[in-house]
Amino acid sequence: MAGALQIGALEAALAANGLCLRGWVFPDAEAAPELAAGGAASAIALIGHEGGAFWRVFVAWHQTRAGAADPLDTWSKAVIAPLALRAGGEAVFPSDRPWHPFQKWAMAAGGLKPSPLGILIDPVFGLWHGYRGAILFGEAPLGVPRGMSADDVPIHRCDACVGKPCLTACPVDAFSPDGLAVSRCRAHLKTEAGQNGCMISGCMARDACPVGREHRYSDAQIRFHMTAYS
Ligand code: B12
Ligand code: SF4
Ligand code: SF4
Repeated sequence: MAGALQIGALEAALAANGLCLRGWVFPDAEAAPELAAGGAASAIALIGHEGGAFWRVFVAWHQTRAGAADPLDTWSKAVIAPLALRAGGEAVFPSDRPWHPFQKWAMAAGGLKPSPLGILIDPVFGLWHGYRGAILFGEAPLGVPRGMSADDVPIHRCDACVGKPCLTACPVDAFSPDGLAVSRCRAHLKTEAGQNGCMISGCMARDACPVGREHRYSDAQIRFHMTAYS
């Protein structure tokens, strides 16, 4: 049952934190996540960020909590969990195990597809977007759109990408059709070249993509994510 917080108000509260509702998923019974309160979710609101919109809000929060472990995950929980409660749902997070299939949800919610790098590509924001949480509802709140019309299904930008520069930009050739060779990438990041390259200016493969470049994260945000990943 939906709580007091209506969807429009939820969207406004997320926007105040640089976050947004990235879409809705209505899972089949066999793929429906279980609710802590019992039963299974019939609707999932996917929450994320488009570009680095949340960064300034997060940095202001972090300045008052120096030394917090996993600060971005902690901030995401501090923002999203109370909103989920007020909306009558349960919050789940991409960093919590067992991992919920956030990328599968994003594909179902927004028609996104994986880039050759594994990260999903958005037609507008390119590779510069991510997910900060989701709200599971036992019963879909009123007024939730039940799906995309054929006109809303985005064109997959990678299909039309000539040369696919993302695949040739990595200095250690860490991407193959099998995916990212994580250990090769991480080994490079420990070298002097990696410390002065990808660790400072970000993953060169991600940076080579021409889609949504105006939404590229700030240098500070990129360094934060690289440090967390390496
Ligand atoms: C484990 C993990 C990793 C592992 C990947 C290990 C591996 N080879 O699978 C490591 C630590 C290497 C990793 C790295 C990164 N990750 Co990661 N990762 C995850 C995590 C926590 C779980 C993935 C998973 O297994 N899910 C379980 C399955 C059941 O879910 P699924 O949706 O069906 O799974 C899909 C993904 O696993 C995907 N996939 C498979 N192999 C790989 C490899 C990579 C590198 C990625 C990104 C995805 C991916 O395909 C699956 C089928 O659709 C997710 C969050 C989440 N809960 O999903 C983030 C997530 C996939 N990661 C994400 C990101 C952004 C990254 C980084 C770019 C982080 C950064 N530095 O900014 C790097 C990539 C580094 C690079 N050089 O490209 C984002 C992707 C957003 C998007 N636009 O698609 C997610 C969703 C987290 C988030 N908060 O948004 N990641
Ligand atoms: S460079 Fe081309 S193929 Fe690679 S992620 Fe961007 S659009 Fe897709
Ligand atoms: S971070 Fe650097 S080494 Fe790792 S995959 Fe990206 S370009 Fe390659």
